[in-house]
Amino acid sequence: MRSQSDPLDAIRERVEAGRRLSFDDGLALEASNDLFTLGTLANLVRERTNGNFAYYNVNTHINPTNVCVYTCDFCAFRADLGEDRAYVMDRDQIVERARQAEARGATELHIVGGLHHKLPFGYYVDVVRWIKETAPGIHIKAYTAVEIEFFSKIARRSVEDVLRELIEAGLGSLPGGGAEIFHPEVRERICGAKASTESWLNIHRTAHRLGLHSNATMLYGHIDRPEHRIDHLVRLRELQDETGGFQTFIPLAFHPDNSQMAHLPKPSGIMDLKVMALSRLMLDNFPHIKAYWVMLGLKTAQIALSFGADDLDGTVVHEKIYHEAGAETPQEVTVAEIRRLITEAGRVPVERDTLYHRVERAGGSWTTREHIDVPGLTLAGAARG
Ligand code: V47
Repeated sequence: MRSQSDPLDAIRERVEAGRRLSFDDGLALEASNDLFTLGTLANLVRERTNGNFAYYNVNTHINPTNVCVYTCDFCAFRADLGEDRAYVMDRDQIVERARQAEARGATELHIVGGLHHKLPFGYYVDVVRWIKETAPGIHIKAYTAVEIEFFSKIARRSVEDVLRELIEAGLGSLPGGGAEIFHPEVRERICGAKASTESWLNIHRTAHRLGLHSNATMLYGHIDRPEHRIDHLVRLRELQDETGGFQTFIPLAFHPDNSQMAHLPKPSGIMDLKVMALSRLMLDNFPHIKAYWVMLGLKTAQIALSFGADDLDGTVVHEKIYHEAGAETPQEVTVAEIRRLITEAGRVPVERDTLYHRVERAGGSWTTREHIDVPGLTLAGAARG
């Protein structure tokens, strides 16, 4: 039941007027159990920003190694050096994966992996180069800010230098991983050893300055509290005000299985939808909000298209990070299935490439068309498109 002085009434007025929500507004939204109002408000912004379109892409994941120097509490993917399940993909395996991706019409390769104790920076550059040589038309979205920071340490070179070398090799954009929760109360407990909040933000700032676009994520539903999530969103919004280089925000639902936090329950359906709506409402300067079906499940991802999300990510093949952590979703959905889910949700499916150009397919090949502009968003800094 909503009372006369319900804070959602004031928030509704601000959302309808297109005004920015404050940190306290975010907390009020978090505190509300009125999921329908949250959804209605998020949907208003979603439709104002992206009309009735819902985007997807055709992509493949490559996780070049699972060996990692870090031991983040939430991670079920990492392995120690010498462990039975430890692996490093060699040139032939990477090239084969790129060939398969090309053969199935993928427009994007998403690369993220462990931070190996012994591999040199040159290996990670080679991975990008091998793919570029094999499938020059595929966009390479590779290496989170955490990986970029690690490369800069092992190569003893600046972040800018590292990014420039990767761009030279064929890097097209940065994925949004490694953000987890920025607030130190949480970050220090779940992944204190890896890139700090300041470092994560600074690497994206540098990437945007070099002309790369990037995504951002938030891993929620473990030991995080409402104020940590709002703090996270506000920090991203501030950086986006400064650079305009972020394309998409992806809230990542925590999967506990096989992690050091396996005792925690999975986030509920209510929480998934609330965080989705909250993300759309707080991140008023992000063009896109993604419902990553691999983590959310196809059913929740479909409903999320009415709770702020305008993107379902891709057809996704060879996903390891969440499947090791207990995700029960398939490894792949077909384009027909994604389009059906979108259409059934009352939206218009649009295939996009990584940088949000429309993709057109004819006779087994694809071409990119115009950039998908987002009305009502004024983005500073980096040139779009
Ligand atoms: O940084 C790791 C998360 C991220 C678990 O940019 C987990 O388009 C839940 O960022 N349960 C990597 N999450 C993946 C990622 C991503 C995914 C899809 C699209 C994009 C994009 C980026 O996965 C990590 C971490 O936050 N993660 N373990 C887990 N057990």
